[in-house]
This record gives sequence, structure tokens and C-alpha cells, in this order.
Amino acid sequence: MDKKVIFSGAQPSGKMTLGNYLGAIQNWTKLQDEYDCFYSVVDLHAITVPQVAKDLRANTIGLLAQYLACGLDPEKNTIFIQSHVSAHTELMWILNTMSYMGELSRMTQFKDKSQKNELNLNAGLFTYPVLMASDILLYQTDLVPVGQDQKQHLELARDLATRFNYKYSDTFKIPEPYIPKEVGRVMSLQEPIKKMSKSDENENAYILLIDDADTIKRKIKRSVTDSLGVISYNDEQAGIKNLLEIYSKLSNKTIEELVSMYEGKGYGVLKEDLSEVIIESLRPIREKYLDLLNNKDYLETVYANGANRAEKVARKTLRKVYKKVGLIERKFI
Ligand code: ATP
Ligand code: LTN
Repeated sequence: MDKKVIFSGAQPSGKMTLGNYLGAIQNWTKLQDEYDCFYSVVDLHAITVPQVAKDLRANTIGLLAQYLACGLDPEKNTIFIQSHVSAHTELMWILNTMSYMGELSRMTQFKDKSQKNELNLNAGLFTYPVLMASDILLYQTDLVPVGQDQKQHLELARDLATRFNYKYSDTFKIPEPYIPKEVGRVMSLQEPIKKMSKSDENENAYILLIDDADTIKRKIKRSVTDSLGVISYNDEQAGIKNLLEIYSKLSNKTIEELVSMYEGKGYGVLKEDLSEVIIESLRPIREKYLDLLNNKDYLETVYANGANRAEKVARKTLRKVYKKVGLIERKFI
């Protein structure tokens, strides 16, 4: 029986945080045996907000290396850079002609990002979810593992697929969201009511997968807690709650075990131990990442093969779409 298809991606808008790892990539690595997975570095999405060309290039290669360093196997998965497969933007054009201004203006990410980028309110920010729908639909995707924040975009992908199928006959698989319950949100270390985000202006708000030991210790030490001085798990102590959650996810100890382990102890001890747990968990990822960055030829082979594999599948869908829409097939002489 054919394996089910999974598609997901992350933007090279910075370096991956512990939030991206625990909320997304770690989960992706668990799916690679059971599913036919496509994981993309979505560089075209990243340029909907201002980027510096040389940083974007470094972040794109860096993110690819981080995918591999986290354990995604390029033999088992199709790992590629979005802009290398032009079918994504070609399908986007077709879907643009079928997307309504009203539905796109209701997207909460557009509303948030357009407030933050008032000086660069570009059309790409508005049609961002149509490109995301194209990413997903080109591969006849069954499941899309994403965080809760992407659910609305996925709904749009489903609506567009349904609309196209209805107008032109069955063409796209209708994708389902795959949001595992146990994958919660990792919160900011500085404002623990906000999610940890790689584009936060304050570096102390996040731990990067590739932070060194001293940086991790410093960031955890500075993380915001409260003045109660008691280690317990509740919403009033959002900072401690977040630290306990990170600790539990990385150590396989339950929250209850941790609370009793630290009964009567101070925040300093918890922070020191947690720093060690994070350092040890991230050490192999960081080492592998640094190794990979020194091996540009290998990374090139990975993304070249990935694009070839992705292209074949994507072209097949795009050909069908063009035909159904009434575009004349190109002849080569
Ligand atoms: P940005 O801050 O630039 O908007 P981001 O850090 O939110 O980016 P994305 O590249 O948009 O990251 O997301 C990659 C994946 O990581 C998505 O599936 C998203 O749901 C997940 N993710 C991001 N931040 C967290 C977090 N703090 N906790 C859990 N999952 C997260
Ligand atoms: N918008 C997503 C990244 C993304 C994506 C996708 C995720 C782009 N295309 C296709 C899943 C499937 C984000 O910001 N996390």
C-alpha cells in the first residue's frame, strides 16, 4: 500500500528555536518511516517581510543543515528549497485567480504581520496563504504537521482544493491538519505569555538550537520568573510553568516528578539543572550542524536531489491543473 503523504515547511527567517524543535521538527523526525514526507525550506515565504540577501542565503542553508542535524534523513524524506521548484509559484498564480479578497483579508497572520510591517504592506504578505496552499496541494498531501497558529491557513488550502475540484473535477487531495495534542507551545523566556519566536527582537527570549553552552546558561539564568519563590505548576507562575514544561519535554520526566524533585529548592537550582539538560540535549544537534556547515558539497547534493524528487511530483499535478484550466500544453520541437 502507498504511504500517506506529509508536507511541511519552516521559513528561513532566522535560526531555529527550541520552540520550533519541540513544536515541529522533533515531531517530523518521528514521521519519516511511516509516511512519504516532503519538508521544504520556504524561502519565498520569508521574503514577504524584509530580508537582507546575504543573511537570507545563510539562513536558508543553515535551516537545511538544522533539519538534517535534528535527524531528518535525506534518504527517507524529500528535503528541498521551495524556490528551486518553480511549480509552487506557477500553481499559486492559478489559485490566486480563485481566491477571494475577503477570505484572504480575514487571515489573522496577515492582520498581525501587516500591523508590524506598515511600511512594507506588500501584496505577497496578503497572498502568502495561497503560496502555502500551493506548497501543500502540489504533492497530493494527506497530512500537514503544523502548530495551531497555521490552522487557518490550512483551512484555506482545503477550501481552495475543494473549490478547484468542484469547478474542474477531482484534481487535488484535500489535506488534513496534523496537530499532535502533546505538542504544546514553548513560551518566550522574557514574556512567558507570548510564544517563543525566532523573530523576537530580544535574543534573551529564545534559545536557539545552535546556541553554545554559555549562551544557554545566560539566557536561562535571565529568564523571567516571579517573586513567590515556590516551584509549582500553575498559570499564575507562567515563567516557572514554561521552564518545567521545557524540562519535562527534554528529560522524559513528568511535571509531577519534577515538582517533587524541586520541592523546597530555589529557582536558581532549577535553572542551573535545566541549563544542563538543554545543553546536553542540544549538544549533538549543534555538533552535527557545525559539521554539516563545513560540508557545503554534501548540503548541495541534498538540496539538488530533493529538488529533483519534488519537481517530478509537483510537475505532474501542475500539468493536470493547466490542462483542466484550459491552458495549451507546450510543445517542444
Ligand atoms: P517567526 O517567528 O519568524 O514567525 P516561528 O518561529 O513562528 O517564525 P515558523 O518557521 O513560522 O517559526 O514555524 C515553524 C514551525 O514551528 C511551525 O509548525 C510552528 O507552528 C512551530 N512553532 C513555532 N514556534 C513555536 C513555539 N514557540 N512552540 C511550538 N511550536 C512552534
Ligand atoms: N506558513 C508556515 C510555513 C509554511 C508551511 C507550508 C507549513 C509554508 N508553507 C506548507 C506547512 C505546509 C509557517 O509560518 N509556519
